[in-house]
Amino acid sequence: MLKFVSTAALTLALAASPAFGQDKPAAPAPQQTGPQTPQAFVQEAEAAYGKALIEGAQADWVYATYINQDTEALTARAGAKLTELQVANAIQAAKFATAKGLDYDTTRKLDRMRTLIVLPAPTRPGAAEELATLGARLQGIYGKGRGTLNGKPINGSDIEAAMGTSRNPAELQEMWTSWHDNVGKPMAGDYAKLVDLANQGAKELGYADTGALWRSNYDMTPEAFAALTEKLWNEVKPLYEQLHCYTRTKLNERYGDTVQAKTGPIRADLLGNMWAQEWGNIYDVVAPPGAGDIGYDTTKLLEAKGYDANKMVKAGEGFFSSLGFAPLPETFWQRSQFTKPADREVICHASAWDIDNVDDLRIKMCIKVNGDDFTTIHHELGHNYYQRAYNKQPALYLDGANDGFHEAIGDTVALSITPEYLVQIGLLDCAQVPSADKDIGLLLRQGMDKVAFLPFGLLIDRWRWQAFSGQIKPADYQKAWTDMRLQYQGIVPPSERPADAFDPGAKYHIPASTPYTRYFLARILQFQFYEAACKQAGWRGPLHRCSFYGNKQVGERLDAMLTMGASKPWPDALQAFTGSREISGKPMIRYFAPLTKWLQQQNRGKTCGW
Ligand code: X8Z
Ligand code: ZN
Repeated sequence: MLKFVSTAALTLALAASPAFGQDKPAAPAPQQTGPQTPQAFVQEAEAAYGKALIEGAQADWVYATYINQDTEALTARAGAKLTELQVANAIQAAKFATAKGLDYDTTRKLDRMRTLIVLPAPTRPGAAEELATLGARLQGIYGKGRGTLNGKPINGSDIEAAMGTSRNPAELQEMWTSWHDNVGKPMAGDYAKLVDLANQGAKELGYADTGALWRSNYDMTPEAFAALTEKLWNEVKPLYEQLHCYTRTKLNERYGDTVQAKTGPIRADLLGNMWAQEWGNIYDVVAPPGAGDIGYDTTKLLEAKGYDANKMVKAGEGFFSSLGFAPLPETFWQRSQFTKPADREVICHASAWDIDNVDDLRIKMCIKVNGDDFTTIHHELGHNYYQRAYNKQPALYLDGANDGFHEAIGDTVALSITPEYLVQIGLLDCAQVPSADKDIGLLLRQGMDKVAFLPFGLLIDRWRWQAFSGQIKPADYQKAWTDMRLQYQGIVPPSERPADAFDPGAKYHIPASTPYTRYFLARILQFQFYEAACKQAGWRGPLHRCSFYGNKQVGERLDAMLTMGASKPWPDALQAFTGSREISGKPMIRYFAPLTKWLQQQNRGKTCGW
């Protein structure tokens, strides 16, 4: 099933850390088969698992880069095989987990085997195949999805780009509505079936539901993890509310009361992104006069210097090389998919792969020459360098410290794409570097992407956790989604949604069953990593002007964290790079402190909130 490799090959398959003893589900009834000692079992299971992962990755790659009925069947078959193996291992691991006096690695690996499954299938014959087929079909619907623009069909990567550049509310509304109707709606029935099947599987493993399984992957109890996300959200929420308030005012000034009212929620299609998850594309709409003119636009710079997809990826590789990482292997350049093939359907949503768990690294993207994709390339390469750094670890540790770490590495590097860095790589002329009086503009441009994302990063899984637990019933999937988009993001669809719509399906990670809290964690973690890197580099200026490009010392410290893979609980990895064992929103708050103050001034006298 594709979820096992899309986005960092192993991140999805192994996105796990052991649950605490007291929260482990009760072990199923013992069986008399299998190896006799826990150590022998772990060794056997790990070897079989490593092999199944590679077979799964090969099938998934072919499907994702060439969607048709045959590759769909192949990916479903390989996915089913992997799931069956994972479930069998989890059941056996539960029996051994209570054994006394186990060594550290045996305990950790037994724990991981029980928590790393994303969509467990029930053990009855045929169930794994059924679940894998549902998953592959849902992804196919997404990959082949089309919206319309001026009545004409438009594919996923084109519509995503067009949502960033169009400033015509009627066009935006058409694109938004057609995409959600065409892509999401047909998934509703299959998605409910998938939830039901995966829950049956999770229950067989002793979990209350699939959401509980997902929350058990973070070296702490599922309850403590849910509380941690809430704590982090409360740290950053006031900043989001200020940004929402200011953006609403600017949208109202631009489009008038009939399109965007002065108060209440923001119309979701006006924010420069199909999902309103990052708003940087409408920086031109919100830029303050004077201080807002940052003097350059990454898309225009890339175009002006004649960048193509290959050159953009080379620039990304160049950053990692400057930190001391070895260049990407020749096969990366031969086997990756950088641009959308003209002759077949593919899944355009960006992902990073390590097919053989050694160095068959690849990315799969439909790159467009724009600032968004330049950032995404760094994001994907972060996965690839992480994968290669931990490739000496045993199969059950071939993963990030937690899935948020995996998502944060490339983003941490991308925070170093400062104007000064763009000069260093020849994209920007010295004379164009914005002066200190443009700092608010720079921070606002960054905040429109980074801060705006936070509630979105949280709500996807808050919705899914409730869908899995049964708190949200299939008949209410749509209503609950719209309600939560309003509650967390303060946004509304451009027009009322029919009850039989399925808007969650219009976001890739829902059909792909990729857990999403990882991106919320990564949004917070990347500022912790970045602040730590800048400290290591001895940076003294304003944080957002720091670039650790070329700093081998930072590279070494980073490598030390990355090579650990998932061999230790994530606080150990965090400590290795930052010195702290706690995930915290404070570095992000510090980074944006001048912007926060400025936004508060701009919003003075206004009633914020929705
Ligand atoms: O899915 C991704 C990456 C692949 S892991 C492109 N991201 C999330 C998204 O697009 O929704 C990166 C940021 C959030
Ligand atoms: Zn990613």
